[in-house]
Amino acid sequence: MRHGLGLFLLTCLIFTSCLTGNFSQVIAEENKNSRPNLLIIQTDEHHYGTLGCYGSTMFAGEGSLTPNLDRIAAEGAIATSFYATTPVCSPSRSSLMSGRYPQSTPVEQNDIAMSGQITTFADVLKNAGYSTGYSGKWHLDGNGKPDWAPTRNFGWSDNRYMFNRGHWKKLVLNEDGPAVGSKNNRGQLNYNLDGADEKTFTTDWLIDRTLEFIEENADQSFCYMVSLPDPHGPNSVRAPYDTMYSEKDVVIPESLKKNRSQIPMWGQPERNVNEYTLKKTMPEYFGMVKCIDDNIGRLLKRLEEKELLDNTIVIFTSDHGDLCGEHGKLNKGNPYEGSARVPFLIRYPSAIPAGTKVDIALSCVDFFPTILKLMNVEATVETAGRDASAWLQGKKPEDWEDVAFLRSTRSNPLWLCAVSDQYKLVYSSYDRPWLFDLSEDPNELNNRFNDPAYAKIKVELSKALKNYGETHDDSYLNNSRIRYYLLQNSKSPEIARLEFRLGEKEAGPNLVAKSLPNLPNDRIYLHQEPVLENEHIAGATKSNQDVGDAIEVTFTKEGAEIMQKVTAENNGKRLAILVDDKLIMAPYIRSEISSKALITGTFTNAEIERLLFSLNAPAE
Ligand SMILES: [Ca+2]
Repeated sequence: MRHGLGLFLLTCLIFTSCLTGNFSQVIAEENKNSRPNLLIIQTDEHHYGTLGCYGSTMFAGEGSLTPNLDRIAAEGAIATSFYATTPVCSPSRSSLMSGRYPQSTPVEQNDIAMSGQITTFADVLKNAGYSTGYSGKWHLDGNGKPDWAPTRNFGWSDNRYMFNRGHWKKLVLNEDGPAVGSKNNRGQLNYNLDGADEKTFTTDWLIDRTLEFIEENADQSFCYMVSLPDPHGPNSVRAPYDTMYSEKDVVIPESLKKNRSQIPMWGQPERNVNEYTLKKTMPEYFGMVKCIDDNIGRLLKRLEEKELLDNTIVIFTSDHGDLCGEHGKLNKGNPYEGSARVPFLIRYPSAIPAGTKVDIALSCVDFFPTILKLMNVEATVETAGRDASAWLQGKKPEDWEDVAFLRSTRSNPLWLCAVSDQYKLVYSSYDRPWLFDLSEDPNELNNRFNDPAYAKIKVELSKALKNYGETHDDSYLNNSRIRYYLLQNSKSPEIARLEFRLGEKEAGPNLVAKSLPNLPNDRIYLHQEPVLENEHIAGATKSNQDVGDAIEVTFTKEGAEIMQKVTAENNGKRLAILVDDKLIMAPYIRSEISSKALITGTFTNAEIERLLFSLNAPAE
């Protein structure tokens, strides 16, 4: 009956409007009730374990720090394996906005301006008639700081309260617009609280601007994003949150103490991250989270009062995590869970069943196609991400490959990572590969890469990662160490061996193959053990000259036994090893030369072990 009346009124409205020529307004009128609004709350550097719905693994206090966020999870969906494509501010944000990997935005590290060619999901929604707005930290317009309301707004029409950069604690609204509220004696803006209260503390201030936008746009379809710079450091928060928590609430992570074999080169602990410093700094981190949650409560309440809540898709996420002391580290930038995994909650009762749990690995690039599909708005550009909207709706698409791809910034060490619900594989320019079994080893302590029980997983993830790198033009695939391990373990026939023509000068980034006078003018196959990137190749000149020469080597007794075994296992083929007191490269020569090549050098057992590993690849 109601529907019939609505249709009748709509018909009248169309008729009247056609007379007045205002048809588009009619469409807008019709859409406002059927199309969902979108409200995204994004935090910065937020460990998922501070949320009750993620198990409060970082919080030892009573109950949950985040009852309002827990409500979003309970009434909607929680993604348990959502990752920052690159766990650093700008790259992660560029991927969320564009659905592209950072190398094509091209925001591969902080403070790079996103290309003006990029179409964001906000552009798409704006073009579809949505009223769009953004407040808070943006970090996609270069290094301007704070740089209010950047001219290039990427579809966020109302960006008056967008600022590019900075972790300001106090914001004010002056006659000529928004401003940072704290300055030092010389008039320079700073991150001090400077008496910030419930009106001027940045989190509260930004949520007030959000509420104003909702008020102003309640009658139309809107898309709003508020980007809160907390709980990123400095760890300071306004009263009463500053004294709400104490050291007894601080979880001391198990991974703070681990043995050397459990430390990857890319995960070296930092000085001064210990039980004492965490007890000092974490209480105010919790305070920042609590303040965020209370403000989320304000948002939900206002949406409810205005009868907008159920027709507004509410999303909570963060640009990346904060290790908060896990692995003896703070902040982010590496592939560990606390750094790369982020909370992702979404509430939209008409499409998402309450209590939905999405366990597949997703990353920021998947957001764009997923949200537009959920909103039934055509994504007018191609993205690198996948539409996961079915998962959010509690379905399980059969042909889904559970894997997401993460990459470091361009600063060393480089790393590439493939992660699924259960496993995480990391290749790095600076280390041997690491494979974690997240289900039995959630603290990511034990490397399963060489464990035969994980051989299949290793190959599957390597193949997927190689395919990602080729499809999305990831230059890290060209790093000699990453490439070596990745190619070897993805077992593609053409790359199981690195192949070089005799006489060609260039034979890979760290290896120069010289013409070998004693050999048939045919191909040789070099099995290359890459050196560390940028590392001087000790003795390289001599070694390269020695490729075809017979070099005398002496083994330890144990090493000799291992060598004999390896030689036997490789059908009697001999190994030529280039050395200068330490193992540098291990070419595996598979032609007549092998019968002439002797093995020289003095090896430690660890080096032999490394060599053995490098020979593990199956022969062609
Ligand atoms: Ca950030």
